[in-house]
Amino acid sequence: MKFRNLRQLLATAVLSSVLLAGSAKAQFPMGGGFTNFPSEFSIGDTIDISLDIQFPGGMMFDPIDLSLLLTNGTDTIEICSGTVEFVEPGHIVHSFTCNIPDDIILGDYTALLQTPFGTFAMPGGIIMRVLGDHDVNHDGSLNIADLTNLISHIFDGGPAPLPGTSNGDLNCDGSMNIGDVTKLIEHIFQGGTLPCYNGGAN
Ligand SMILES: [Ca+2]
Ligand SMILES: [Ca+2]
Repeated sequence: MKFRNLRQLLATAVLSSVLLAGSAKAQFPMGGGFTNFPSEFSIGDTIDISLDIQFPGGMMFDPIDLSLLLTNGTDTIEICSGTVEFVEPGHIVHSFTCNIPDDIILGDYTALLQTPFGTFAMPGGIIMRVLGDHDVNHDGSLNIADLTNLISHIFDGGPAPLPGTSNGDLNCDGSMNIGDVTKLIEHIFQGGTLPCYNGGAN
């Protein structure tokens, strides 16, 4: 960690003492948070997220690098980052443009903010669900052609689902296998529900 000046060093010391006084699992040690964090989004999405936070200790004027991470307990993915200016002592207001990667695993994620002082969970533990439209062949409809494509991919090495492989994870369990084929059959022929379906295809 590099300290650009004495003020940042002092502020870091204050923040570190706050963290040491808290629990071993660091919670967000600041006021504010994200103001427009979506609860659901889709693979491949680009989303704008605004951050408004107050660091304890107050006196950090030099820009710092921040990253927004998503974790599902197994994988941790950076979706956006930036060098952020302070608008007043200890106070950051910033808008991130974040990209949800095509190959992200569908399901629920906790948002983390990575700072030069540590990585923190958001207040209240923001949970976001990453959805897919399960339009496996990406043609705008969800039908037997998607079933054929999915079976071909799983059992015969055929083309991967689009726009990312996880769009074929219809039961949202993090892998693709016969369970997803069954789920798609149930959905197409029996109106069964899809736990990570965002309604994009029909
Ligand atoms: Ca389709
Ligand atoms: Ca699956």
